[in-house]
Amino acid sequence: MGIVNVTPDSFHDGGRHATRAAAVAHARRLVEEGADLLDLGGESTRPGAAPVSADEELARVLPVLEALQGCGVPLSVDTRQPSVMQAVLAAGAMMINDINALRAPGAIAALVGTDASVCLMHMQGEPRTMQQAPHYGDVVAEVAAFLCERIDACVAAGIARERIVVDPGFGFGKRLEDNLALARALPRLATIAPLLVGFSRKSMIGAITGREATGDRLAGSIGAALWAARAGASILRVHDVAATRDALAVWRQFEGEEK
Ligand code: 7PJ
Repeated sequence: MGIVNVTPDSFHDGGRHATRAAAVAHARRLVEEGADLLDLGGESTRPGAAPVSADEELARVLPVLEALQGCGVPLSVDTRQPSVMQAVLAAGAMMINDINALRAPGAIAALVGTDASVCLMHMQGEPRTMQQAPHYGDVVAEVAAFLCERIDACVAAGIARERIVVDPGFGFGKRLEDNLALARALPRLATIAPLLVGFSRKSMIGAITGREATGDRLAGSIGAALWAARAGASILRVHDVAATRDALAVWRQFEGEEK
């Protein structure tokens, strides 16, 4: 899953693809690099980021979504706002990636009656304040229980279980030790539902490698992506599609799988 941020303030590439034309060109490049799926986001959820209105988010994402129809891969939209979900699903989005796991009133209803898939992600708190004081007793058990509870709520409302993927939400209300515990537990989390994971250029990669600049975190991100794939993740959410694909291709050949 290639990341296409249409925001002025995302942590790694904020502002770089903020215009429609730049975002569309970037998205097409990621498809050429071998992305199987694109994730379009109109709200930065970096720690400390302020929320944006649904109108603003839609004004960012919808033109890019429309321009990318027919680009060859399914389009996901990263949003937590039900009105944005409704609008992008009507415009052809095949997946909703919700860092809030459809907890907003009306979010589940926006998915019911559509064929779209959904990613339910765990987040403790909300982006503006989530890194101030994350706290867990048993982070793996709590994240697993949350994901199971959200799956149950979606299935009870009429969303088919086969359309749901889950994500432990690396960096979303988590200390490094919490992220590490979850990374180690990926094989167990992958038994809950197909797993989507995002490590790409995140601060946990910076903390482990000592790389302050997000631009210096590619190699660390590739290491994390390989670990996640090996642990059973189904979807890797990455900025660097070509590099990640190359790393996966080598690893898969060594494992003896068909490419
Ligand atoms: C994630 C996300 C993630 C899912 C972001 C970033 C920050 N959605 N949206 N999982 N991260 N499902 O790109 O690093 O880890 S925004």
